[in-house]
Amino acid sequence: MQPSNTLLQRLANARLVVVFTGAGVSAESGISTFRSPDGLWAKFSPQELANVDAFLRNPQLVWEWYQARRQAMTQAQPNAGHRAIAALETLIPKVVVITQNIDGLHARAGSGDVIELHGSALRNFCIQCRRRYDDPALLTLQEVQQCQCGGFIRPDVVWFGEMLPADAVERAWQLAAEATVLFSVGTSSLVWPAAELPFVALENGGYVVEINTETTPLTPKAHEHLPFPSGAVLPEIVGMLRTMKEEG
Ligand code: BJW
Ligand code: ZN
Repeated sequence: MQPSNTLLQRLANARLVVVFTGAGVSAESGISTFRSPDGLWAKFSPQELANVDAFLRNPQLVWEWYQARRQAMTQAQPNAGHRAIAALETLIPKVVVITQNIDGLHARAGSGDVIELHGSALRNFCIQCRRRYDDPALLTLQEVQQCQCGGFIRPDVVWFGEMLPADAVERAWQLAAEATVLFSVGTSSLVWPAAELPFVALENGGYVVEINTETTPLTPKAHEHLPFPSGAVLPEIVGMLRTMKEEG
């Protein structure tokens, strides 16, 4: 599973590396992905649960789904892939993680600049008056709660048909355009607009490397596809880059 010399050379000279991640990067922490055969959507369709109509129809059901996932996320530990991404910061002038994940594992692994495109499972807000509810105690309550205004309290995540946070989108698209190297790690490249980011990098001359155990719509366009688990290949890349830098 050797990374190419071209990739190592690009990294050695890189000013900005963007690491764009999806559910696959957390799979080795024991968190279910969405679209693999044993993933979340195999049991629950997104139409049923990851949209605002489902929440309005049955807030308790959607809340319980998030509480179960939150429990898995808070009990999980960052894996070797998350840690290698954080370690890149010691070798490259600027590293930014742009994640679709809501599990907070990149920050817990030590990544200093993480853009959360699809929000965070660790926060909530009122669906009616949009007041924020950041008290961690809410993350373990089995009953869906109501705000003082009477609105239901929902997770601060981006559901289908909803806009991504404008500030996150603005930074992410700018950084993808400026990236010397963009890694797309553990994402099916199926959910838009996030899936556009590697293409923004490609159009602006960035070197795009896909790390995914399977192929995706990005695979034929990427400069390299490394078909290995991220927890195995990312530490390898970081190790080789560190050796190269030490040897000057
Ligand atoms: C490994 C590995 C290992 C495993 N190592 N690899 C038709 C065409 C185009 C777009 C649309 C369309 N119809 C509708 C849309 C828009 C829609 C969309 O994209 N739909 C597509 C599904 C078709 N997008 C939206 O609605 C977005 N908003 C929007 O467009 O706003 C404008 C608008 C407004 C009004 C009306 C219409 C448009 C919002 C998208 C929000 C996505 N939300 C979710 C839920 C978040 C909260 C939660 O987690 O509960 O985000 S859905 C889900 O998918 C989640 C994920 O972040 C996202 C991406 O999934 P990801 O990360 O790619 O996971 P998987 O499981 O799919 O893939 C894992 C990969 O890892 C696999 O490839 C494995 O092989 C690999 N892997 N283990 C390396 N160890
Ligand atoms: Zn309210």
